[in-house]
Parts: sequence; C-alpha cells; structure tokens
Amino acid sequence: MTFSIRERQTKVGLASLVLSIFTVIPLSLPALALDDIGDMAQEQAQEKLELEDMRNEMKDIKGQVRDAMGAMSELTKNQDGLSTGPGQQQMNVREIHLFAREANLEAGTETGANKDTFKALTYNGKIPGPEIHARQGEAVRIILHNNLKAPTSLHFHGLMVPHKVDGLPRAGSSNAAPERFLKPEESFVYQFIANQPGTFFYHPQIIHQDQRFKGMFGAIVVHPRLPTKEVNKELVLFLSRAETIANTDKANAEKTGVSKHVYLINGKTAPFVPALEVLNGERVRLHIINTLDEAVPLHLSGHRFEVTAINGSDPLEPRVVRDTITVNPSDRIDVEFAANNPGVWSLASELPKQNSNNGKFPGGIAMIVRYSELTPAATTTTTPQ
Ligand SMILES: [Cu+2]
Repeated sequence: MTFSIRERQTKVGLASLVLSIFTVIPLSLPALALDDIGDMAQEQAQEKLELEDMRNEMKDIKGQVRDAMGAMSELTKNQDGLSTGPGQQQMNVREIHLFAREANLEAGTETGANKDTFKALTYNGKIPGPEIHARQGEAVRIILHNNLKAPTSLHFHGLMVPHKVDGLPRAGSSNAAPERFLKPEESFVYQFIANQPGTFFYHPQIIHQDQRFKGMFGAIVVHPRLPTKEVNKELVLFLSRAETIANTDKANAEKTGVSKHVYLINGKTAPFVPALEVLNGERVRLHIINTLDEAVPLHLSGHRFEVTAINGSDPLEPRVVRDTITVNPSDRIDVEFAANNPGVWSLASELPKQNSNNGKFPGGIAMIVRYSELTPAATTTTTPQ
C-alpha cells in the first residue's frame, strides 16, 4: 500500500514550528528599525533587503502551513470513513473472504493409522482462521460466507466498531434478526476502519458462541501507524481446546461417548506443535490469544518476556518483564523476547492438565523454541569406498 502519513506528520511538525516563528518575528522588528542613526541610509537599505527576504520566507512558510492543514483535514476525512465517491481520494482497503464451514481436523494426538480427529467448525477449513494484518487507520472489509448448516455472525473482539457492524439486535426492534446474522448460504460484508493498534480477534457473536468453541476464531493484528522496535519474527499463538474422537473408537464413539479433551496451540497439540525456530540475536514478537474458558499460565524457559500490550496496545506504556504470564480467557497479550540464549527451550502452560494429553507429557499447550544453529545439518551421504 502507499503510505504518506509519516510525510504528512513531518509537515504538521513543521507547521507548529513555523507558527512559533510567526509570533516571534513581529515583536523584534521595531527594535531592529530604531537601532542606530549613524550610517542610516546604508543600514536601511540592508534592512530593506532583509525584510524582503523575510517576506519571501514567510510566503513560503504560509504555503507550507496551507499544505499541512490540507494534509491534516485529509487525514481526518480518512478517519471518518471511506471516501469512495468519484473524484475522491481512494483509500486502501484490506479485503478478506471468510468461509464458515465444517472440517474434520487432526490435532496431532496420534499419527498414521491411529490419528485422532475432531469435528470442527472453522473459517476456511483451518484453526485458527486467516490471520488479518492491517495498518492503523486502514480500512478492513471482511466478507463472510456462511457454509454452515446453522446461522452465524461475526464479532470483532476488542475493536470499537460501529453498532451496525458488530452490535446485537436492538430490544423491541421489528428487525429482531438483523441482516448481519447470516442464514446458511448467505454472505455479508463487514467493513470498518482499524483505528486501534493492537491484537484483536474475530469469532461468532455471543448468540452463536458455541461455534467459537468448536474452532471459529482468527486474529486481527493492527500495526501501529508509527514504527515500533523492529522484530525478526512475529507469530500469533491461539490457545484453544477440542474434543477428539480416537480413530479406534470412532464407530462406537456416539454410543460409548469415548472422546477426550485436547488442548491446542494454533490447532495442534504437543508434541505436534511446530517448533519456533530462532537465530541467536533475533527479536521475536508473539501475539498470544486465549480463546479458552480458563486462564493459561504460560512460561518460556531461558528467556524473559517483555509484555508490550495487553488487550490492545499503548506504545507509551512502560514494558513489564516476566518469565511467566497468565493469559485470561479472551485476553490478547503481546510479548517480545530477545533470543540471546542458544539452546532448546520450552514455551508451555504451567498446568499439568493443559500441558499433557491424558497423562502423556508433553501434550496440549507446549511448544519448543529452538535455535536453528543448533539443528544438526542434514547428513550428506558419502559413497562407501
Ligand atoms: Cu469475543
């Protein structure tokens, strides 16, 4: 996308500097003119030239102030809504299609013939659904297609979007089921300006909350307009749970009720959660989102988390440093850490029921953080002599 906001902000900064010059110059002029009567003619000629220069400079400055004002009003206009009319400046819109649908997924509890599956409700057949990244101030357009057998809807957790985008039906309204609640096979366009920086997530509205706990959720990361500290790796971690049916019991599962709870990171359970590979000296940012109905105390061994945001960010807030952070239900916590301790480490829940699968460790919410330089290089085959 094209982005001229930083340039505009420079202009605004210049404008305030310019305004302070305006207030200083007129006061100092009379003192200059009344100074000395000696070589008056020559000095006056000199002063005339200087005044002429100043006048020209002020003309320049006035032009710059006008530019800055223009840029500012344009900026405000963009914040208010989309400018889509002909002749108006077109705004960049981030467009995402979400297909609500059923899927049979593998948590990774077992592999091969023994693999366990779970019946999930998803966006686009995956857990989590598509990751949406936007720049602060950017327009986001989400088109939801309901391919479920039941009605669904969309909620933008933590984002302050207008009622018509995300609110509940008004009490007593003749329109008790607004068009944004989708019947099977319907589609709806949700559109808003992502004005708040931070980590948010989308999931069905409270009325369709059971769908969220079956796997319908995805991240919305709004990156601040002003640049922050550079990071080398950025990763969203969704904490959730599923009820799997063991392959061997599938035929009888409904009769016997054989199923088990499995805790998941991004839809996989340990030890099948992909390792986070880092390089010594890298800086890593994690967006942790807890969609569970319970708190998760998450610990990273060998490193310290710098908590940069909780439920949205304020770049001016001081950072909190911890080795364990408790992520409450629906919390989004952004953390960063410096990868400066080569080794193989664990990023896992501290609770046995969350970091095991029916007594098997590691399981559930546990992943490896590994320094890539320690990964054995692929062995080259040598021809025997
Ligand atoms: Cu929510």
